[in-house]
Amino acid sequence: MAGNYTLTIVKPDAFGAGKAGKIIAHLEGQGFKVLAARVLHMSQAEAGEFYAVHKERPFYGSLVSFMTSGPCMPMVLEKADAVAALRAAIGATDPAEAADGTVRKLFAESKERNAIHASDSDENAQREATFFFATTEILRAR
Ligand code: FUP
Repeated sequence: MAGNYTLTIVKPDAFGAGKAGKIIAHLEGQGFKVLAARVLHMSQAEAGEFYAVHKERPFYGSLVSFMTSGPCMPMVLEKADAVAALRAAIGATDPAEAADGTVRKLFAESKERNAIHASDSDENAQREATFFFATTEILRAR
């Protein structure tokens, strides 16, 4: 299964604006299959742990506060070479720099309120998928 799945989150800006359906349809149109999905409102502790890798960065506090500002929608997506494919599909962190047709170009508001998260390596995809979902939930869909 390694290499064939990744973790995405429709972030609180996009979820709150009712864009989750459009984003899922966009990604399904590019061949991603939803293996697992849920809606949750992360606590400060959960968002802090999810983004622990950024703990020392100046935007960490603001990022955690944004990610806990409303519900979001984590999903495990399947596709060949999923991590690289989804990174390409979402575009640059800052929507002003994102390529045409990418999720962030189409749906993001700003560098922080940027609509969607995607794992940046297979190792992180595994960590992040099991942060939100039991391994059995992911495997059951396959
Ligand atoms: P990305 O992998 O494109 O989501 O970007 P990073 O892992 O570098 O950053 C994680 C999140 O932190 C971004 F999605 C948005 C936020 N961030 C900021 O708010 N300001 C910055 O300068 C960089 C990142």
